[in-house]
Amino acid sequence: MNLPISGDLIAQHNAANAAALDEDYAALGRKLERAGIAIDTVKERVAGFSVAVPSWGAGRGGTRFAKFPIPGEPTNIHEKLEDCAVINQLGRCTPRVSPHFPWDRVSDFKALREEAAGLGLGWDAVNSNTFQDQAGQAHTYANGSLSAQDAATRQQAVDHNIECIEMGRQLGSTDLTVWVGDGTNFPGQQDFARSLDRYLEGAEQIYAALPDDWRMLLEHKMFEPAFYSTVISDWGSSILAAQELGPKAKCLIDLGHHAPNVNIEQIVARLHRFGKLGGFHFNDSKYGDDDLDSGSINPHQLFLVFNELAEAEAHPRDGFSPSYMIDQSHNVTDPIESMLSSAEAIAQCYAKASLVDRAALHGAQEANDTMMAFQALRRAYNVDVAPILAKARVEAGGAYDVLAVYRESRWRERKAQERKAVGLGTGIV
Ligand code: LRH
Ligand code: MN
Repeated sequence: MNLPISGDLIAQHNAANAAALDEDYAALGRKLERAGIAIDTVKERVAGFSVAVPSWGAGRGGTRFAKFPIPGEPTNIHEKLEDCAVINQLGRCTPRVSPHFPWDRVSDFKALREEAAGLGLGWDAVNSNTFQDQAGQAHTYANGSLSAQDAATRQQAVDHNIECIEMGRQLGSTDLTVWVGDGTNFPGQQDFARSLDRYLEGAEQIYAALPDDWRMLLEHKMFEPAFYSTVISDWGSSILAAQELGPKAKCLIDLGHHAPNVNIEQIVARLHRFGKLGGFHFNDSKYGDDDLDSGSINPHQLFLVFNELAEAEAHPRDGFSPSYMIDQSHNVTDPIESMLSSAEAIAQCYAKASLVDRAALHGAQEANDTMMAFQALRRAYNVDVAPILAKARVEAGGAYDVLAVYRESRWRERKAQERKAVGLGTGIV
């Protein structure tokens, strides 16, 4: 395996910080021991935790107003894989990439799979794209895709999704994420029931094409690009569609796809209760689908989501294997730094949720002792788990301080010399 960042640079940095890490880890270990928690057990759990990075997050993102590229950002899937390998080499918790088609289409998927493996990377869910028209496309998605009035357009969308399954199969993926932006901007523009029925008709064809070990992850979204109604607008529409399709259809929660202040952790519990919790697109937001860095605006919500996931893992329903993926748009930061920081924030919430004294929590809930139930969560949330994550990371060959080593590596500056400049533009990619 030829990893992008010099192993010596990481080793020197870790050696310089080893005493500090050992001291912090030992102190936290003593604190957790008083609560009857063995820190090494938590470290092992953290070492086993991972979240996938989106190929489209490796480049700068933008809004409808503008996108401001940075020198040295990736211009194709090969350069995106290099950058994803940097994130995994330093952070040691993002060993899979979630690709998006046709943005990441190549002529030889077997070669791409080997190329990724050579960088220590595998593949997570593949994402179809029926929200943009591609050059030479026969039918426009301007009036929707799977729910379009025009049958040929619907068939084109179905065929694209089935092709995504085939491309994903060659990469070793086993999940297809289907997000459609289908919806309306005007009352009366489309019939709510008939547009959903058309969506379901197409989704059934895609479902029928799934290999036995594959899942179809339905991603709901309240609005954008449609601003009056969206065909799969909320978890209710998503779970009903998934139940209609069958056991291989599950629901994916993109944290930014809800109205502000929606109780997303309760949606996690509901989807799990009915065996339909398929996966996550982690990010953060303050207003709309802002696609900001995970945990950067509302880290407590992210913790509460992982608290529900810890409960769900302890009480499986049709198993428990949600796909964890990041889905962000890095408009003002270096995408690598944002994904290093976001993966850390996500892993921190996973670790904090595993520190919750569930017996104390459940006991207080049963006793209607509201304050002690809340305190059972708050005590875990207040623990600084950074030494545990750093220990797990360093033991796995990663960096003690991922951002410090990334900057010391001058990776972006070096890539700015090698890679061609990305032109000005707008939009998420
Ligand atoms: C839609 C979405 C979806 C992706 C796209 C890049 O907002 O979250 O998951 O296909 O972003
Ligand atoms: Mn998403």
